[in-house]
Amino acid sequence: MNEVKIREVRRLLERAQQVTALTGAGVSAESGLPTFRGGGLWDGFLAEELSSMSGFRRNPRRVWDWYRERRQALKHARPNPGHLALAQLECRLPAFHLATQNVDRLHQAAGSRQVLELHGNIWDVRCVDCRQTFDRAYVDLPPEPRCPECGGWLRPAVVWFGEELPEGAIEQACEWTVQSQVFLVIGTSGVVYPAAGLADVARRCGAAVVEINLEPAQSQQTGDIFLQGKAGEILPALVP
Ligand code: BJW
Ligand code: ZN
Repeated sequence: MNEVKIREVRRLLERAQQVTALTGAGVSAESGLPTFRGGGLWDGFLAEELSSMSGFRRNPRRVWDWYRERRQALKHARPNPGHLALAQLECRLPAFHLATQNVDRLHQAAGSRQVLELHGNIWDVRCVDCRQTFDRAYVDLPPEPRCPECGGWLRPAVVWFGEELPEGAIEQACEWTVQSQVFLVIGTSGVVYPAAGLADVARRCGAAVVEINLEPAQSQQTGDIFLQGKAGEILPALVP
């Protein structure tokens, strides 16, 4: 069943002038990184305790412990065939853009160049008070790190619930989306806005929406092409 659809999607990609892909945690699952929902990263916690400013203020150490563990796991994680296929698509298509909700930088490690990080990244840190950002990639941070400039709390430079996306990020993703004939939605549950709204923008603009996921996501609509399976298996099949 997938084979017929894979051929159809290959044809769509060959004809497209512009293609945009939106990725989520599922694309990194085959690199050994857990997803968020369904017994994933938040297991045993309320999402707000670990992924909101109020949760951070209540218990910075708990939040930092969680991010420190994730940073540690990432030091050993490598891009998987899904990441690599997306990097190849960028080389092969006239215009291919990638908007990711992931903070792990594995797309960049795979060689993708046009990567828009909608939810920031896990390697930089930002001061809660003076708002300066510092690159602390691969640095083993102390349990509750402080700003070298002003002594304020440092936090991961990611986007938590209730926070704005990086300046201009969603506007840029929308601009790419409206110009695309094919919009790929890969490994995301499609429940977190504004990223989840991009597929609707694509549909309204007449793009073919192609979803790659282990199971149908909440954002899926009639008319979308659904390729069920692992991103690390399906994406390479789209880029022979
Ligand atoms: C595989 C696979 C394999 C597994 N192959 N597939 C409109 C309506 C309702 C609510 C809102 C709305 N607009 C805004 C909101 C509020 C909120 C929101 O969306 N809430 C909903 C959850 C209800 N949004 C926000 O708060 C956003 N901010 C905002 O809107 O600000 C407005 C504002 C304006 C002006 C001033 C101030 C504010 C910010 C959202 C930030 C989300 N942050 C997180 C944490 C990032 C940091 C970190 O990594 O720690 O981002 S939450 C978490 O969810 C993370 C992810 O990027 C995001 C999406 O998750 P994702 O990637 O989809 O993962 P999963 O686990 O959900 O799904 C994995 C999928 O993969 C599954 O489907 C699997 O089946 C699949 N899969 N293995 C293929 N091998
Ligand atoms: Zn500071």
